[in-house]
Amino acid sequence: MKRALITGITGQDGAYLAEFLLSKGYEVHGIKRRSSLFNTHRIDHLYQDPHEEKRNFILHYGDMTDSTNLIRIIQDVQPDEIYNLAAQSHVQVSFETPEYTANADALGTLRILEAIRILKLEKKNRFYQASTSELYGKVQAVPQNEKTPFYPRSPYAVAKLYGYWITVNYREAYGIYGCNGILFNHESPLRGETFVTRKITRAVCRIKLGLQKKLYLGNLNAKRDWGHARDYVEGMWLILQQDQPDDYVLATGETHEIREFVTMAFAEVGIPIRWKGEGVDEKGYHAETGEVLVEVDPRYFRPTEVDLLLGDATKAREKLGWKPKHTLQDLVKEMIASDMEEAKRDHLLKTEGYKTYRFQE
Ligand code: NDP
Ligand code: GDR
Repeated sequence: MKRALITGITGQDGAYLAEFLLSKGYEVHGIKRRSSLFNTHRIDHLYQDPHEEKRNFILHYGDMTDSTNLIRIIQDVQPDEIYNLAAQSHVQVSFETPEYTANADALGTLRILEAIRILKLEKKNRFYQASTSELYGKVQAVPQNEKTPFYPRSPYAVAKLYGYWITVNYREAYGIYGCNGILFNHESPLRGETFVTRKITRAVCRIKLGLQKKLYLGNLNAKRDWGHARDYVEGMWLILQQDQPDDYVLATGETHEIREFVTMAFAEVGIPIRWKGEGVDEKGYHAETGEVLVEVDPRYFRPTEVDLLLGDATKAREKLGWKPKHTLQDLVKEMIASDMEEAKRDHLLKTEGYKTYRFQE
């Protein structure tokens, strides 16, 4: 039985990857950080009681900023594969917390690579680094592939640039089987609520049920290549199953404006949207009632923006046999269906759920 260690197991990708590896028969270990609240809701369905004798899903407390703890966990687990997904992954937040982002995302990657070296696991272990299309930043070519020069545009992207190159360097210097997956945006119902797609699908459902009046967004003109997280975690695994370590772009090869995603999400709940105005004055109107449903709020503008991402995943298609199975329309449908369930629960709780519950008591 192969043993995998996932950092960032409580995040969107960590949850899908854990599920995927368990389905492949792996023993899955994950690092979660200590929090004052439970932070495991995405993986609770996989939880196994530590008192059970045979477990194939095991969590360890840890933090990317603590080398001693990372070395100890890696020594205890002796993983065949490490997937380094942990990161302060929010681009806008990285402008507010640049030093912490560098510590967790850049030095955190170095700490894991050093642990592999210190523990002499170079021969046994394979290492996956969660690199990102944000590396392309102010893009130098369209579409972007493994050969396109990087030009990072945020503290997050600069930290990830270090993670990318330190992985390449440890591969070349010490023969570590280390790979970068340069993944373009991927979303799902498990996406964090403050990333734009999830912010939109959540708000659209709440507006539909009358729980919220408007959606405030930042730059509507940015273009992103959005795929489904479920497809991308399979790509991560494929990257580590090759004879030689290498770096791969995973992307859909389609790009859409934020504005288009908003229109699609509203259409999914039967609300047609009409756009009028420009820049901060642009608004999204209900095409029939004329009500303003979307407004631009400059507080969500970034000091430096990544305007256009469009990936070319030819290498992954040819060498890994990887291609995305979900379309953007599938993704919107699935995210809306999931957020609608959540909005219905909130609606019920607000209108009568709590009372009904008390009454039954
Ligand atoms: P999430 O933000 O959903 O998850 C990040 C994970 O990292 C969470 O488990 C979080 O823990 C954990 N984490 C954050 N800081 C630390 C720390 N100091 N120590 C230990 N764990 C920490 O990200 P995604 O799942 O979307 O992304 C996974 C990885 O892939 C990230 O590295 C991201 O930068 C990268 N990436 C993502 C893309 C995407 O479109 N989703 C595209 C390309 C790259 P907690 O739950 O406690 O917050
Ligand atoms: P991104 O994702 O920065 O591409 O990073 P995000 O969803 O945050 O932003 C995408 C684009 O939407 C614009 N935008 C808004 N973004 C947010 N979050 N909130 C808003 O209200 C809003 N309005 C407009 C942004 O300006 C941007 O252009 C994600 C993360 O998962 C990274 O970790 C990962 O590396 C990259 O994708 C690939």
